[in-house]
Amino acid sequence: MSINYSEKIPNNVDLASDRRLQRALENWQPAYLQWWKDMGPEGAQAFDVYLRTAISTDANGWAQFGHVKMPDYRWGIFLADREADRKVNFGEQMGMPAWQDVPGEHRATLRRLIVTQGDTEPASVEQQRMLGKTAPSLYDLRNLFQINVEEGRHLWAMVYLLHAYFGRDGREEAEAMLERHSGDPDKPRILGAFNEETPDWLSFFMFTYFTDRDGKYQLASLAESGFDPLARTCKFMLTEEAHHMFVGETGISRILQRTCDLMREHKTDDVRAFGGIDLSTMQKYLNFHFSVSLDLFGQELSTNAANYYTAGIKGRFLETRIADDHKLADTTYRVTTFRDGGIVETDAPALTALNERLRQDYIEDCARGLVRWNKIIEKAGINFELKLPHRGFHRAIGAFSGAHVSPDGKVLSDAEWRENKHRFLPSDEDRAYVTSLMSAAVIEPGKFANWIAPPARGINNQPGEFEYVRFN
Ligand code: BYC
Ligand code: FE
Ligand code: FE
Repeated sequence: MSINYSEKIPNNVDLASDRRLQRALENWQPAYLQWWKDMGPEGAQAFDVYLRTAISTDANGWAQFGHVKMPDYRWGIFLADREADRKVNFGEQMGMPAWQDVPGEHRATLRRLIVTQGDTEPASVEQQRMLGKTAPSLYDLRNLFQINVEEGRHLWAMVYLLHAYFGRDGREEAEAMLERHSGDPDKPRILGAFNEETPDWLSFFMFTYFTDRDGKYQLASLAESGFDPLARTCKFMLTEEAHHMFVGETGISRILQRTCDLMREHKTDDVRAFGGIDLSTMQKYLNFHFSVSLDLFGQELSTNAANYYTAGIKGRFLETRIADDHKLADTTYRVTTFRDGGIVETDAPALTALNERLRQDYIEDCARGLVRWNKIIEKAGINFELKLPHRGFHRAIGAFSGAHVSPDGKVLSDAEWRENKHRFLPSDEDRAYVTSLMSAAVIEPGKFANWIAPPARGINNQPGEFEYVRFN
């Protein structure tokens, strides 16, 4: 369905036919814009940015690119098309028609999941708000801003659901989305990873590779929901998510390429002397962002997850492509966990192990990018391999949160952990070095900071010297 851009709030949900809802959202809009100005990209509101805007929600809907000032971006409400006769595809109501409204008994649960999802979106914008000052190129600056406006739109996606289906409670939750802030000691964001800082561009690329990928998996399981408006919203959000992960994957690839080039040119591992980011620092940042993102999947064994599934609210990744009974009452799932001081594998009821199953799908997806990254290193003839750390490493949620596990999966004592922590995770010195490379933005068209290689091709096939951002 095409998107109506003639209204205050662009949408493909025929918002004009529901005046109360339209007015409620139009009341929230100025608060959102104020939040964007206060908490969005710092000092960048007047820039003209080469952004893509959705013109319809089908596969060709991304055709529109043009220079836009970010506050003029047309944030709106876009749902994937409704599927005829869609059913609840799992859980105890399997086979019943999908719900077009919120079932009373699931109201609190659905609201909570939608709020948790929605809260992450503005959180990431807040985390990234200073990065424009130190962008390695106009190309990268544009990608940062594209991601930021789309995360803002993801907030709109959840706020629409709250306003349209949760009445007064929903409107209050929508306001609270703009009141919690990343890292705020009094009103923090809900999930841990979204209160961490994203202080530099290496962190940003790791975040968009690892943490946006949690977004992909959570959105994919909500896209299976029996609550049809949620499923349709998440389906369209997933098309936007792909670009965020692309930015992360190619960003890391380009840093690796530059590092390998410097290593070969100067015949040394110590590329810091030449302004590059050494491979062991890359590994430490990877360890940090992977482990923090693993926490976002919740506990290994979760009755919440079992209840969401049984109720038909949150499915598995690609639920309808899995060949089983979609009820899971009598099946088990192998779970790696921590018990009595050791790492053990146990068979757990598949229903309570659903968070772990989704985490496992996520880990396998993460690993695919590492294969591509390691090819770059191998091609340069360098003997080094990036690795995903053990799932128990540096965890704050779940069974491993009480343990110290090394990246290669050994249980460590407190003393061993303290002694070795700086080998596993970025030290203050590592972070200071990475930050020191990024003291100013590179704003000359076609130029790139010394620590990163140019991309293979431009956005929308634009040439290398294209002016992705105009500063006015
Ligand atoms: N931090 O039974 P459990 C994205 C709590 S990213 C703090 O395992 P559940 C994006 C939990 O609330 C995707 N608390 O919980 C990426 C529970 O509390 P209660 C975001 C945590 O509910 C980049 C207790 O521990 N979307 O879109 O199964 C840029 C027991 O845990 C955490 C979603 O998360 C944590 N990490 O699982 C922009 C989807 N983990 O009940 C955007 C919606 C657990 O004891 N959320 N707890 O008070 C969910 O599906 C679930 O809430 C979770 C948690 C999977 C997150
Ligand atoms: Fe998002
Ligand atoms: Fe994202």
